[in-house]
Formats: sequence, C-alpha cells, structure tokens
Amino acid sequence: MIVMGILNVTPDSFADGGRHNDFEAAVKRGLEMIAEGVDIIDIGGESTKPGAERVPETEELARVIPVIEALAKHGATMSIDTMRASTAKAAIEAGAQLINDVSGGLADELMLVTAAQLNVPYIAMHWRGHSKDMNSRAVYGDVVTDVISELQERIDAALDAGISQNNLIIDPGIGFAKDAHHNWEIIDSIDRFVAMGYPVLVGASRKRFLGGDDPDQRENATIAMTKRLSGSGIWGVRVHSVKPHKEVLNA
Ligand code: PMM
Repeated sequence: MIVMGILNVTPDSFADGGRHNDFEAAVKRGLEMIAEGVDIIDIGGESTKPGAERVPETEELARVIPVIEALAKHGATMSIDTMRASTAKAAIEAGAQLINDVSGGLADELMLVTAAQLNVPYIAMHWRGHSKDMNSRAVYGDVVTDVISELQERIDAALDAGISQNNLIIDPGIGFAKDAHHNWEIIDSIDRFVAMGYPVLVGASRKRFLGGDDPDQRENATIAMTKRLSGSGIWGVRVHSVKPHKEVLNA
C-alpha cells in the first residue's frame, strides 16, 4: 500500500496550514518526506477545509509551482492537489506526475479532458460542492450506496472524456460533505469501494471524525486507521506524517 504525504503550501489548511507556507519550509518538508520513504508527495495550494474560501489561480500557482520544480530536481514523485485544469497542467509540466482533484472533475469543466490529454494518473474524489457550504450537503439515504453511485458517475464522465481506465484512481472523500457517522460507515464498508475495480485512496489523516479538537492530537488515531485499512485492498493512504505510516505498514 502506498503512502501519499500531504504538503499543503497554504496558510489555512486545517492540520498543517501555515507550517509549509513559504518556499523554503515546503521544500524542506518535501525532502524530509523523501528521506522517510514517501511514495508520492501531494502538493496543494488551496485549502479545502470546511468553510474555506477559494484561492485565485495566480496565487495557487505561485504557491505550488516553485516547490514542484525544486522537488522534481530531487527525484520526487508528486501529485498536484487542485480543482483547476490550468493548475493541473502547469504542475505536470513543472514535474508532478499525478493529478489529485477533490472535485472529481465537477469544479472545472476542463479538468477531465485536460487530464486525458496529459495522460497521467487522475484521482477522482467524491465531492458535492465547494468547501464554503459543503457541510449542508451531508444528506444521504444510504451514504455508502449514494457515494458509490456518485463516484461511478465521475468514473463514467472521466472515461467519456478520454481518461484511460489504467489512469483512474478513486477516493470516497472522507470529511467532504460527510459527518462523522458517514465517514465511519464508509471506512467500515471500504471493501465495497475496492470492489468498484479501481485503485482506492483514503484520506482520513487527522480529520475531525477521529476525535478531539486539535488535529495534531489525532495522529495516533490516524496511524491506527492506516493499520486498519492495510489489509483491505486499498491502493493508498493520504497522510500528514510519513514515517509512522511506513513503520506501521511494515510491522
Ligand atoms: N482531503 C483533503 C485535501 N485533499 N485529496 C484526496 N484525494 N482525498 C482527501 O481525503 C483529501 C484530499 C483535506 O485537506 P488536507 O489537505 O488539509 O488534509
């Protein structure tokens, strides 16, 4: 199972916001993750925490592109965490190898066709709308069935746009338009997502449903989550700390 390390070059992400917000700090953290054995570094320039406002494209590019260029020189494998086709394209050209789109192609109508043209792996996450008001969209009949059918629609749209089956990765979108109960139901039924036939990425790291008010204090629960998921057939976990996850997976 792969470990994707989170590198948010943002002032306001919920767990690491402000920690790697300048070029030097971001590159330093990226190099640390490489030393810790990270498989993919996920670089983002726009916070998606509940309530977050959008960041202009120029600002997003200014945050992520220099960091991607610098880490590419060190041989890093990187994904670009963006909802914008233009940012995805610039990031791939700067040296990133995968696109991680939390909106699954819904936020930018050019995203799917751009990912198809770039011919790189594309992570489609389950999403119901921008962070500003996503909590009000956490209404489901049966959450697992509904998320699977909405993800299937995104898979179909991605394939229609020309993304190859081999390049598609899916993600149930833990914490996106979902309350704690929804998140746990998805974790408990992760085998149903694996059965959809695509590699599955899970991003539970330090999210609120793991308990407590301080994201840093959710680290032990995050490591336990990785261990719990390790036998489930998922492709990878997206996490803030890398070393403990590598250790628990090798234990
Ligand atoms: N969660 C966040 C951001 N990007 N991408 C994927 N594929 N899956 C996730 O669960 C996910 C994501 C939440 O914000 P963070 O970057 O501060 O963890």
